[in-house]
Amino acid sequence: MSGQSINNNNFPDGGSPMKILVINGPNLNMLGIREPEIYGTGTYAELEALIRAEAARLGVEAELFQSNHEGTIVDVIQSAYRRINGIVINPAAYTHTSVAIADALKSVGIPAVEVHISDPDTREEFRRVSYIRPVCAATFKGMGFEGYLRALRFLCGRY
Ligand code: CA2
Repeated sequence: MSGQSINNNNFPDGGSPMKILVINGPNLNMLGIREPEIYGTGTYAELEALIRAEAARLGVEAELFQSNHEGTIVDVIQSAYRRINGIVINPAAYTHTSVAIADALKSVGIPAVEVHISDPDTREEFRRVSYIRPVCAATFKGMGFEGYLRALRFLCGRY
């Protein structure tokens, strides 16, 4: 069985639990502070707690990471190579600009899911382009924080 194969217990290859890396891009550490009409009132700390609770419920290990820097996000994706079984990523504004993040996701060959709290496709024209979507297995958008939980379940094959 390959390193990316998942069984019903979320134990890849029957060994240690599945590991999922959750990456949040620039300004998402400011959640709950401004623009609640777009992103809701929940804070980044509350989002982390929800993700950790869902990961525990699913029996997977979650590594959570937030950065405002494109190169740092590329480094974190590369560090997942041969170590992580699935990636959940909200690249925030880099969604619409970053060939580097898309290339990094493609290079590691790890199943990835794109998440957006809002629905960028119903907002300004410049948000309708996603460089990330073509290298992801699925996109969850416009569901608030629930999108991250749906992405975790998707990677575990439980949706
Ligand atoms: O809807 C999403 O999750 C986005 O990825 C959020 C990005 C935006 O550039 C994307 O088009 C869609 C922006 C994140 C900024 O987060 C803030 C949080 C609090 C206050 C202001 C911005």
